[in-house]
Amino acid sequence: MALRPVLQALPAGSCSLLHTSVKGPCPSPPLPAASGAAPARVTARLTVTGRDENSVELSLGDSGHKLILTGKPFRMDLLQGRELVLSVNPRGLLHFEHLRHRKDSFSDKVSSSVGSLWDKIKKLQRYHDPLIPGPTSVGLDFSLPGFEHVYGIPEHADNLRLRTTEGGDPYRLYNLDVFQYELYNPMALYGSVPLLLAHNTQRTLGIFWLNAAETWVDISSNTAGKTLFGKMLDYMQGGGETPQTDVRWMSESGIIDVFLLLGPAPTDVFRQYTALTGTQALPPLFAVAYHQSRWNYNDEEDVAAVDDGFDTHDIPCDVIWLDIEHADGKRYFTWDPNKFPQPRNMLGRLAAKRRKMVSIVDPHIKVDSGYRVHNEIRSRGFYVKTKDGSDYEGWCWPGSSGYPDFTNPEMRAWWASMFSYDQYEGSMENLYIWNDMNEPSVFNGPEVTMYKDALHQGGWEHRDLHNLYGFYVQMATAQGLEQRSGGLERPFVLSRAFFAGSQRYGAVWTGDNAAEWDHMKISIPMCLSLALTGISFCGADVGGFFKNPDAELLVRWYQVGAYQPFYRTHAHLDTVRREPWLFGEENKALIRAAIRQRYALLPYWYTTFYHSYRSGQPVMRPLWVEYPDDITTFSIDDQFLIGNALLVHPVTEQGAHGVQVYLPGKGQVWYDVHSHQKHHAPQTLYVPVTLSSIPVYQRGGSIVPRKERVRRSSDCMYHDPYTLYVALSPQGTAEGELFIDDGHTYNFESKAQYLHRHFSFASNTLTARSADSKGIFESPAWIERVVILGAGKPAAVFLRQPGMAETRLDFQHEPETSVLTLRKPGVNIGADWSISLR
Ligand code: MIG
Repeated sequence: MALRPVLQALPAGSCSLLHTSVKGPCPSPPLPAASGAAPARVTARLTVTGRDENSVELSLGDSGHKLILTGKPFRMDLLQGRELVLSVNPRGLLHFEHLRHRKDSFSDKVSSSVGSLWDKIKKLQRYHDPLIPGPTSVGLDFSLPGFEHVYGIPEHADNLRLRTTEGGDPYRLYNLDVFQYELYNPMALYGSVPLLLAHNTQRTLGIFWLNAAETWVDISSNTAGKTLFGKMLDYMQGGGETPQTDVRWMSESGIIDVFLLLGPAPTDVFRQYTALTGTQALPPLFAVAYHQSRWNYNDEEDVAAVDDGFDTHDIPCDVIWLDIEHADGKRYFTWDPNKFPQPRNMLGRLAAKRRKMVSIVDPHIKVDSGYRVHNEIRSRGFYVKTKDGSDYEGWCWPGSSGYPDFTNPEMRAWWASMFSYDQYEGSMENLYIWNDMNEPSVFNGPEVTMYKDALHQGGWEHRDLHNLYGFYVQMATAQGLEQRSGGLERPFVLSRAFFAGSQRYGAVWTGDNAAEWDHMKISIPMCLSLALTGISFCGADVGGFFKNPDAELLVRWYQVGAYQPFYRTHAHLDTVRREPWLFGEENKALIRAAIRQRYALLPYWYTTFYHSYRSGQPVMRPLWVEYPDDITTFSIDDQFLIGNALLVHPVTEQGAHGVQVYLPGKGQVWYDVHSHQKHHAPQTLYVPVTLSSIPVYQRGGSIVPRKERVRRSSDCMYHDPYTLYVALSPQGTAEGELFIDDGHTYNFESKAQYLHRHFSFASNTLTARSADSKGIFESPAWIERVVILGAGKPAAVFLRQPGMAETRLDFQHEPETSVLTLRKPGVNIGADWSISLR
């Protein structure tokens, strides 16, 4: 076992991350190729600063971190200054049980002095694989002194703050197609990201356990097992027990490959983690708008009627989705000849409305010698194999099905080629893809997934890489959509299964929820946990997948979804139809209003996604990310932030008359975006609500761009003018940004064709300038209005543009709400200008 500590310094400065790895043979997911956002790797020099016969003290570059390595018993203690930050193996739970074969009568031999991890894993496993070649397992424990709040390790239907698992099951990470999942439960769901975050008022750190086998995370908060070092620490800190969280990771196979992300700020941890796994891909603009789905829209007439319905009822919609029934006998890449005889006509009709379509392409392939996709995969040897070398077959929607080996790069290249317009017949530029069932789901397999001894390319057993399968499906599909346009267009692919790094390939959703209030409510912490672990583009089926929502729940869910990153209604085959206009005029108006709020804010969403793509910061954020030293925020998961400017507390209780909103930030103010009323922070505000209320607040000190002329789709609004909402801080200042590009290609990356604008308000002057002079892009859009919240009444308002005479602007001031509206500045969105209030 060779320890390989590598310190990586990121270019931004003092932040650093420590990578501890025990080397061994194991497939590990490809770390991201350098993206625009990825920092260069710098290996800092480790210097030995002290040693005795059993330990070495190392200094880790100039971040002030020190590492004390102790030989017997093995442990590592990481300090910053005199503060112990984290210990590795303090409880001696390091296990590295390499593969031994059955003939060695492994069951007796594996037990070490501390007990076999393999035995524990066998107890935790739901399915006992009779074909296990021999015991393998890896495990390690960490202690986090001073930390009482830990987060992350999605996907679980649980609170944002992780609970201790003492006396119960550990959190399990094993991608599974779970039928009607339970809430507030550590059971495994569709995807896994093995990143845990710890946070206190002083620091945030992350533990990234890079292992794609079945994994468990035990969390406890005792301070047991104090060693000499622990006592020394007590002495240094003046005695008394420090609160502490202990975390134990266990995986069924593979190696120990751990990244310790040292922060110290939440933003640093996000930057460090996304430097390793990549940042959120910038979605095409339409994908951030509203999606209408159902299992199934039955035929071309049905699609046309739904499409028309949105126009008739004056509700914006960007995308209509087709589920598995659209294909010919669940043969993906084909169309049912009776129900969808003319897919290109259908797509063309949508394109004329500037709308898109998404069709489902699942990774189970019907075993049918009359099906070209199957024949090609079989003849090229691209299916996952059984132990004896034949093609693995499982039961899924089409009946007997093969599972392409997406871990094989040649298979992925072939799969990608299937999305070219001549291969995927009936497809067009406005057709995008949904990958479902990619855990993979196998109806007759153990726990509805693949046997662990199925074989992948290179001889790897499925057990070694299970949690990566869905990641690779989405990767190959996204590559396909990119390639069909010669690499010009950005893909949109929704995936149900995911792993660390899936953010590079598209969006995910939380799978088969139910039309119940608790399911709607838990969508918030579920998406926040994903956001903390790199996956910003997340949503839950609006309305609930199983069961039928009543009108109140449906309306509320539209309101919740309007403020989550991926906004799609979806429903099970057996549910009653629930297009927005089917619940009476009043409810229709409420749903329309919620969707319109989404469309008005698209410029802000898109800019926040761009920021996420560039810097790795989450789009949807728990409050503590922005207010890291406010303990009140640490367990809040019924409200959240979008970027750093908007705070949302959607109504998630049935029959609610009011909600308690916590407004954070000492000495700050927040403005109700609907009434423009100003509130001082910090405070818990009781807000009375009606069925139309979506409590949203804009932070004083921020500037949010909106488009307020709502139309049929985001594309129809593309050239529309902007309104800037300037929310003044108590000091009378504000700042904000806007990112614009063509909304769908990679030209923003490859040709710097974008506008990144910066707006700031100070000394009674609002100034627009470029935030990034590299970007050059022409847009005909202009600014039609500026709304300043918290402003007094000026005597006059002047607009100044370089090289032009000052002009006076019309304005209107409402003394009751202190809202100042400046009419028709009329300046182009790319222009530099300033407006002064005098
Ligand atoms: O076993 O394609 O989560 O969104 O409608 C069900 C049919 C398979 C599960 C997905 C759901 C989708 C459904 N699929």
